[in-house]
Amino acid sequence: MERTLFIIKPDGVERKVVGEVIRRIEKEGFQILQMKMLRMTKQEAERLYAIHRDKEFYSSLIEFILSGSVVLLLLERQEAISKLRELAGKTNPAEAGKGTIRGDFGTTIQNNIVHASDSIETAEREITIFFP
Ligand code: 3AN
Repeated sequence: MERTLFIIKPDGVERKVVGEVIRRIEKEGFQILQMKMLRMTKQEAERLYAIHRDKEFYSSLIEFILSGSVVLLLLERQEAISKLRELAGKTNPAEAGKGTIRGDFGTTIQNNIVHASDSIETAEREITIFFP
């Protein structure tokens, strides 16, 4: 079994697709171990996106993730990390396939509805930030 961190970002909450997104992951066999809704602190956002610190979109990304409430989920499944990224779709909604969460609900490469950890090491690091 693998664990991963899943985040429904402020645009997902704003667009009222929280229920639909959670329905999709439960349908694919993910077990919700923990779940909470909150506004991230600046410190949490900076820890989450530390690897993007030097990118030109960094400050905009931090501003976006702090712009509203997010839903944080600690999920478990076999091959959870790769399966969840498959369900989320490519980073850019324009390139994410139809039927993926980002393809169906995302609007821009930044406002792409969800975050899903991209490796076992990243998942461990990200889970610790929000579910210590
Ligand atoms: P993913 O979330 O698919 O692993 P990353 O890790 O490359 O993608 O990017 C993290 C987040 O940064 C994305 N979910 C998106 O919100 C934002 N992002 C990525 N690339 C860009 C970009 N070129 N312009 C603006 N925001 C971006």
